Amino acid sequence: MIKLYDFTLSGNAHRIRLLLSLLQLPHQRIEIDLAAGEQKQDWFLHLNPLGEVPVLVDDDVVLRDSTAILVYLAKKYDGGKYWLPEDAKLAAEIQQWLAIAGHEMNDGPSNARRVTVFGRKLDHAQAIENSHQLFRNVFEPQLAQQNWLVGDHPTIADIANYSYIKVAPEGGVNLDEYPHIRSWLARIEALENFATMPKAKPALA
Ligand SMILES: N[C@@H](CCC(=O)N[C@@H](CS)C(=O)NCC(=O)O)C(=O)O
Repeated sequence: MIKLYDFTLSGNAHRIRLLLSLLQLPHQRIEIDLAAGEQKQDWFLHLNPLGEVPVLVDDDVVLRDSTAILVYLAKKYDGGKYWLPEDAKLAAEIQQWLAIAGHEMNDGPSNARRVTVFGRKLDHAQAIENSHQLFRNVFEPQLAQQNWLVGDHPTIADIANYSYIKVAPEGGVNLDEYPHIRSWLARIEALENFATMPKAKPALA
């Protein structure tokens, strides 16, 4: 059975929970206590030397990094190639959005929430500014033109970017000025077998 090394409040981990749920894939979820540093213990570093969740284990396949795991699950378990189409242009466009999920999403909404929810000492004002630039210049214009980030149906590009945008307000990033982003969030939440991103209780408000 697939094993997911998880942390409930992690947006990176939620991406995987969401796709596992959409694909209705049975799996075992193992919660890692990040606050207690379980991710830095030897047994976990053996799975992921970076000491981070999520990690997915499927028989002899051990994978770290949420977007890599999304690619694996879509390639291996989505026979219809719906979530990651084969078409060269579509696949490359999806990769562009996976790159954003790994980089700009981290420097913006994810870092802003690390400050408010987890009390991390990062530049909160800069993270909020990065988030608004990303939403205003990239996501809102794209979603003003089309319902999904790539093509005419949801793909792993949408899954990868959903989690941290949904909880951006927890980091002090208000979504009021982005009506197309908010409609897109609602469209994802309306998908059959959608799995919720849990709300956090901010440590700092
Ligand atoms: N690029 C990785 C980032 C994973 C990541 O930052 N995980 C965080 C939780 S959201 C973590 O495990 N942090 C533990 C630590 O830094 O000690 C991915 O997309 O999965």
